[in-house]
Amino acid sequence: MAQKPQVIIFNPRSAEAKHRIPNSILQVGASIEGKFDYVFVDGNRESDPWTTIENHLKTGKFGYFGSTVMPGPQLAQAIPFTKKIRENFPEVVNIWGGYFASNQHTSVLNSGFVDYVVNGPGDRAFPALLEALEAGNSPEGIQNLIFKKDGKIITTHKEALLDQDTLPPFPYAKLNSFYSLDGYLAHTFLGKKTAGYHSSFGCPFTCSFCAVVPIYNARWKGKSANLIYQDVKYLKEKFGADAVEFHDNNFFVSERRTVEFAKLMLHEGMNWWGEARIDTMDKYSDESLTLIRESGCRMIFFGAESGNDEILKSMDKGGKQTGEQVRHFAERLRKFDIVPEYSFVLGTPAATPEEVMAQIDREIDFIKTIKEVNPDTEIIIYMYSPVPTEGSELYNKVLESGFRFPERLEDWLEPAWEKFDLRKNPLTPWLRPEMVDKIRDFETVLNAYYPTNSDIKLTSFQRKAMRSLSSWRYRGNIFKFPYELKVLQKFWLRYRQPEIEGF
Ligand code: B12
Repeated sequence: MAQKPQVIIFNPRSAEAKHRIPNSILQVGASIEGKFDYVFVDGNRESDPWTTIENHLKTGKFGYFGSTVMPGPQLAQAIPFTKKIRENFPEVVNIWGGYFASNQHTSVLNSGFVDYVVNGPGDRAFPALLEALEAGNSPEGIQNLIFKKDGKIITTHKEALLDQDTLPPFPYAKLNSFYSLDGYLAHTFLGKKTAGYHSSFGCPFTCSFCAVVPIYNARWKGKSANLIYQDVKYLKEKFGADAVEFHDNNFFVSERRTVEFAKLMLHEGMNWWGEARIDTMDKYSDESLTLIRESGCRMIFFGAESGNDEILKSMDKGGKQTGEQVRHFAERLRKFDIVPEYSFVLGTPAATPEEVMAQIDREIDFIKTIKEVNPDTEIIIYMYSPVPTEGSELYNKVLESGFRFPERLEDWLEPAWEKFDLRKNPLTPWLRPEMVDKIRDFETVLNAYYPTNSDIKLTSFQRKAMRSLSSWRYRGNIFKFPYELKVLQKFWLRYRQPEIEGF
């Protein structure tokens, strides 16, 4: 029986991610465990990942190159490496998965060097695709796939989200044989050995600025509390993990699952963090919030987005979230000593430049009221960068403004686009430089007046110094040209930005 070709599963380098368990490739590996031999290549743990990939391919044993691709810095390796494979190893089949590949599949497949896109979860699609290709069968019957046939893009049916408890276990030992898993456990404000874990897919909501929506369309499925707990225990006992970051888009969807998990974690002495919705968690009972805190949940990331109900409506934030609820929930969480991490999306389109700027001013005032009711609230400011939520009010406004994504895949490597998804300067035609400057300058003054708790290396002297140096600006709303603060943040504090670097 001829040896089946082997598979390379690649995690391109992402900014500052060397200390992140690469759950994307881990779960992709799990999907073919025992069916195909495969190797992991993690660009975050290799100084020269191309040579590693090339040496594998030169053995002639590999027939498939699979890469996970998020927008942003990962493209800087994913695009040139996949192109080189097509040029130097034309018999190898190139398969991409992940958010960028799924949401930007047209430019990806029109590149001519990516053969298949796994659209959403690959747990079934990937092994089925490899089996079909090995058997010479058409992959048209396999769900969650996008590919070109006779020049036309074929998008197969979306698979219903799988029962997450039926998925194969994560091959931690296999990953550890390539890169010490210990090296993926970061020293963060949560703990000295913080593990990244992903326990659910999707989100029940359809916020039109979020890249999760085109892929999951308001569907959500989570692993049971006990199974999550078993994996967390394994990471603790086997690798000494003392904290967990849940990378789920929405970990706290189910109060029952969360409370069950918290009860299991009560005596583990581990801190944890996850992402949630304000209106969902505001329905949690005081008992549940107390228990969650006692179980080690120190901070929760919330998509606050805006203090303006009209803007929340135009973003299809849905549910019952209002500006008033965003404010009062920050106040409520203070009682439970859980730090709310509020992310805001500024710079959404409006009829006139004056209206865009007025909206930015309103959000700045709103963020300051949040800091008044709960000074510990961590504030993360994103600039709205469009994602293809076809048919949504927000995306229609984006298209009307003339905004278009690059058609050619390589154009995403252009300096302007490379930073596009970092949500720091999104090239959106209605956002003028003075608007971007205002938001950035406010962020600098805010981070000086209220330095982030997550920057564990900041001394209390540095915090006090920054606060007194910035108070006249913060109180007087004088944000222009805060160069003295920028210099200190860059060189004295080497200020940490969790939204880019993670914790
Ligand atoms: C962990 C993470 C990071 C880590 C990096 C992890 C890494 N890869 O090394 C860090 C903190 C560095 C990071 C940074 C950023 N991130 Co990030 N990140 C995530 C997060 C929270 C989890 C990803 C994950 O592990 N998921 C778990 C795995 C199991 O799920 P999965 O990736 O979807 O994989 C499944 C399928 O997609 C598919 N699949 C995926 N890859 C592949 C590959 C193959 C070959 C196959 C067959 C299948 C397949 O099968 C898998 C199993 O079913 C996601 C949100 C999320 N919950 O997914 C955001 C997310 C992907 N990040 C996002 C963004 C925007 C960024 C930043 C640009 C933010 C910023 N402002 O800087 C930076 C960019 C950094 C960079 N690119 O270098 C956005 C992308 C939005 C978009 N427009 O597409 C997301 C979706 C968050 C959000 N809700 O908006 N990120």
